[in-house]
Amino acid sequence: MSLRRGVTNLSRFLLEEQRLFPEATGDFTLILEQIAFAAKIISREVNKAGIVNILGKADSSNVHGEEQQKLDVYANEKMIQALDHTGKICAMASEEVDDVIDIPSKYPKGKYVVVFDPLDGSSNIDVNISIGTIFAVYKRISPEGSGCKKDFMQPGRNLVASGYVIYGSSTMFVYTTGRGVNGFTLDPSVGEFLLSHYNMKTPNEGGIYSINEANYHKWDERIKKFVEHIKNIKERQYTSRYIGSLVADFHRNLLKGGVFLYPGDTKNPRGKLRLLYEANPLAFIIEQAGGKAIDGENNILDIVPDNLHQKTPLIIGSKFEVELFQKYWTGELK
Ligand code: AHM
Ligand code: MG
Repeated sequence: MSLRRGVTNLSRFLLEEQRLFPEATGDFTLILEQIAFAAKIISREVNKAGIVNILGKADSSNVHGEEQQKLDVYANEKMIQALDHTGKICAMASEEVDDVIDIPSKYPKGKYVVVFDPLDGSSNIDVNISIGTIFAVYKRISPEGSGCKKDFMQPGRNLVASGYVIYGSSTMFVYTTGRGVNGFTLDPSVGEFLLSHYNMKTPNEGGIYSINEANYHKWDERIKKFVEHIKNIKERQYTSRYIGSLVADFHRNLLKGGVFLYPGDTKNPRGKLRLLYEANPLAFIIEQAGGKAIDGENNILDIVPDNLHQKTPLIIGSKFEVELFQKYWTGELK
């Protein structure tokens, strides 16, 4: 990265990264800029959610049979509108939509596909808790024209970029293109994302574990043993933190170190979180930040999806805690 004078906004940072690759066409930069644009619009709406009549549930449910909140529907629309006309992508997939989202026929098709969870943690909207948008970009596999399901059935290892936006006490845009993780904070006075967290790294061992312990009685014995182990490490007094908003739980643990777990249980053997929209994008980020993400045994990024909406157990965070879990899960520790 060259020497910068003054503040660096997201556009400048993206351009400087693009220049490191003489063959880059700028397609990719445009996609990320458009996602950041959608994020600003969503952020504005999230921030004023309490003062306009946008809070509460929409009269529809999504593919997972969950009630959609009004802001879910809004955020989904904004992501689609920000991307569909760019000519740089050939299809999209959203946690809120059953099938592949086609690009309208009037627009050219490009070489990328984008997946997103437009508003994760939306059950927290009504109570003013941080929520987020998660996204990821792959290169298409299909040769040309409109994209198809096959373009999305790629392991996370093939990702060319992923990121999230957290709508918290400030709005942040965090992304990776496989060259480290960088975070930008929205300055609302100028409407720009400004570089605030350069080359983010997560600690090798943390002091936080995050899991919904109300599910304890549904857990496999190996999960119970892992949690007991963590609680009994004398050298470090672990603390339990669980917001129930993945982006917020992940972001805190990324910065402070620790582990987030949403394992399978007797009721939901594959857990709750989705491989494409939640697990893969965050797994790419945590690996780039020096951490690890697994489904118990396998690395999340190695899983080849066969379904747009497939779920996966997710154990993600600092290497030490994730590998300790893996040892319990595979029977190395009992
Ligand atoms: P959503 O995508 O429908 O908002 O659900 C995902 C959310 C995550 O943000 C969070 O980690 C998880 O659900 C919390 O689930 P639970 O309430 O079962 O602990
Ligand atoms: Mg979600």
